Amino acid sequence: NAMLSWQRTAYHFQPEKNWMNDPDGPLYHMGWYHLFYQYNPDSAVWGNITWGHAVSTDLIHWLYLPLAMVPDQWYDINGVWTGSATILGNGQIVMLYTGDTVDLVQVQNLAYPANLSDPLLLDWVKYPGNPVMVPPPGIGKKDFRDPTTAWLGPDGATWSVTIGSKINKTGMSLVYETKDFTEFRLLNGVLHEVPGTGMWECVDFYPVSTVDSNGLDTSANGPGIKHVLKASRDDNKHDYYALGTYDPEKHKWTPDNPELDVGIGFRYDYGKYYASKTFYDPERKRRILCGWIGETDSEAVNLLKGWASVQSIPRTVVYDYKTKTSVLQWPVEEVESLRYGSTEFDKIKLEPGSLVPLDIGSATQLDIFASFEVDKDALASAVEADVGYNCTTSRGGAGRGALGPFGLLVFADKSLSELTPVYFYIAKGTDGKAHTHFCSDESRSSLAPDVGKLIYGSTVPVLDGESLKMRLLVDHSIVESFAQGGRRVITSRVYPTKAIYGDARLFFFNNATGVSVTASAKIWHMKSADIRPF
Ligand code: DQQ
Repeated sequence: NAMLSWQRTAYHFQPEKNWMNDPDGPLYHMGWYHLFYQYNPDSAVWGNITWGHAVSTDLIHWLYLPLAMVPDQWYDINGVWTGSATILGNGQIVMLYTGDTVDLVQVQNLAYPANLSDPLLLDWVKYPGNPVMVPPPGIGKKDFRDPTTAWLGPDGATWSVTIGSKINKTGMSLVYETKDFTEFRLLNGVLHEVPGTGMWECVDFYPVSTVDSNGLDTSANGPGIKHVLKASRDDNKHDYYALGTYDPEKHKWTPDNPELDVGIGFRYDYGKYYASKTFYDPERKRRILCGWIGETDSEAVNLLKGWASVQSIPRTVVYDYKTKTSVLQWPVEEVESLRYGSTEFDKIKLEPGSLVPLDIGSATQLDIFASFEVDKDALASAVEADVGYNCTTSRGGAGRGALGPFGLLVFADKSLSELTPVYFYIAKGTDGKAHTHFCSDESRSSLAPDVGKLIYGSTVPVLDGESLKMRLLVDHSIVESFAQGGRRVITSRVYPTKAIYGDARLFFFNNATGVSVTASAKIWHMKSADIRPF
């Protein structure tokens, strides 16, 4: 189907056709990264959910494999929903996943590879004793799903797993213990709960090192370790996380800062991004985050196109030891193997109100590093400006203030009838302090009607001595934008109709009225990834 084929991405993972949502059970086994995903084999809309399966040696080039699991038992006949992998000490792989039963009850099931010595893990066995967990008393039968990777307790024999739920509008994560993954015991109390956050989907719970940048296996705990708790909020479809401390005796996680708590504090991504999940890569000692990037066009158009959704480029996650409040997300370094033909732009002066074309040819597949130096005297002498600025309620790239916006226009056609600004905007408080916002503006991204045209963003901490930096991965209909080394991230799904293939261009812009900016960039073209059937 040639219909809107230019919207397909070239180096993000997506199935050849039909619907995809959450990543499931990512793991590394015998030289291969395995990605499973929520997949409808019959249509480009959600339904009939199976586990699609693909493998890669580098998280960028993928081979599609046959479906790993399909709804064929009473306990998952309405869908093989999201789950996670746990790798036991003896190398055994166990998969826990949610099944939607014949009676539409959410239960947890166990599956394992039929043949552990198969690097491709083609065949999966569902445990005959399924389900292994059913909604406990007091928990709604539709409020019990998405088991995490299990972690081993201090006794070296008891595993714990946490499962998202809610009571009324309080989102929470229940904790179960098991020794064998067939019998589970619900513990009193919860790992954590936050009122007003609704159902927690796809909870993720993992340790990060505060002393080095190595990833940690999920069971690691002790000095120099914090734990990230992440919930995907069903009520607003965003992934929220917070840093805290885990007490394995009490099975309690306590946030470092209750004001930055899960569900009310930071998001992994301030754009279109949901149902993410991490795994530990023992080969390269890193923790990798996978996330689902849904469509923001209409269901009717997706049916015409015959496909829907992509996965983000997998990101490493590490503790941000500078701010101590957030994690840093960064595209896995393997994506750099797609780069070719770089161009550098050095210290381009952007006067207030200027637009500078970056002449690089087609700008549909790019990896961009850009940095911006704001004129220091102008910044210092500027009086209070835009104290209450908020990307999402602003006029985006077109709204001119004293100290912003400035940044890049991606997916722009030559007449500028379509463009997507990704930019910084500095606000200055009465205290003389500058607050930097990082935003992505879809409002003029497409001439097509009925596509999402939101303005996304967040404040981003900029520490003394840091320049303003952004990295953008541009891929036909998506731009993943990372500010300050991954302290804040925004993914925009855009649907250009004119800024496509050779007609897509790139610009620097400075729409600030009161400050000039010196911009530099290094820009690579990106090859397409090889993503095909095995
Ligand atoms: N998607 C799955 C559920 C999960 C939701 C169903 C999150 O298990 O809660 O496809 O997107």
